[in-house]
Amino acid sequence: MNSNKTSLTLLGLGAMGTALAHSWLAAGHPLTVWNRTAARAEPLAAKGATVTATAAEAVAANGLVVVCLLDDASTAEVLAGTDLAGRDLVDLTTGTPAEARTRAEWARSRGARFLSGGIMAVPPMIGAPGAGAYVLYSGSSALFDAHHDTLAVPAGTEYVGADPGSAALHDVALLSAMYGMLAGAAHAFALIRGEDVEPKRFAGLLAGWLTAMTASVHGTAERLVSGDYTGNVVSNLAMQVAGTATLLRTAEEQGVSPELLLPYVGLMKRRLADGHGDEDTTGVIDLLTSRRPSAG
Ligand code: FVH
Repeated sequence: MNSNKTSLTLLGLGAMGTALAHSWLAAGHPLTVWNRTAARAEPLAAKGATVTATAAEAVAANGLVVVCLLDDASTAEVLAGTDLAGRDLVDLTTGTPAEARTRAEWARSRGARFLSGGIMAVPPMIGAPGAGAYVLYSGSSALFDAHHDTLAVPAGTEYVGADPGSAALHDVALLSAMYGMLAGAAHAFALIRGEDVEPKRFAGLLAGWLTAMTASVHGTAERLVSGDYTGNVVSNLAMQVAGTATLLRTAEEQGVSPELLLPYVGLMKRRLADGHGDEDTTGVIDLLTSRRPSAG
């Protein structure tokens, strides 16, 4: 055991918790673990982890306590019987921004410093150099600075501010964008299914196309910041809406349900009908946020 490495506690040994645990153990961090289903801790005990019978014992063992459970409700349940006074609590459980803020306040009221994390990785990326894994953190910057070296072992780190809800907001925004991409890919594969198109070759074309198109998000950000949605427009909305008619006709020809495309196409059409044909698609964001009290 390497005594100059920070010792820590990890609550939750699901797929992600187990991956985190292996990376800390491999890096020589003394690790105490607890999991509701005790059998999941056995392979980690064989690698040197200390296993406790209760979450309270695990929390008592170390100043730094990391939680990676299913959701905020399980986190509340597991931490309920623990003494958090003087602890540095890092919650890597996926939740909403409001849940993270409430959890932060709850932790503070029990004498703990609190950091919320959003894991931007799947388990095989954890502890794998060059895999691109990182964790978004927000909340106590003092906690983040004090434990940065330990937190950076399983994945890269990205501190996004003092608001404990910020990491969750970033996390959910990025995950939501991912599901939009996956929806588009599902529609694309449905179109070619059963045709004389080799899916593996098509996957290469699809990945390349999506990668090339991701650069457009920088233009979107620039337009949102400037408020001018018509500057540097390459493909205007009028042209794009006309083009989507072809996409929908092709779906019909191929016998593919358009249900994944229709919501976005519908928003583009509404924006065009409002007289914004010379913009790109940035104006769709205005339609999505139009019910917010603060929306411009
Ligand atoms: N796995 C992934 O791809 C994603 C990647 C991005 C981040 N997510 C989030 O990470 C959290 C943990 O995810 P996970 O993959 O480890 O999830 P599971 O394998 O399903 O393990 C869940 C653990 O939570 C324990 N648990 C659930 N409910 C309770 C409860 N009421 N009381 C105590 N523990 C509970 C469960 O225990 P057990 O079933 O083994 O007894 C596991 O330890 C999550 O927020 C993802 O959204 C992962």
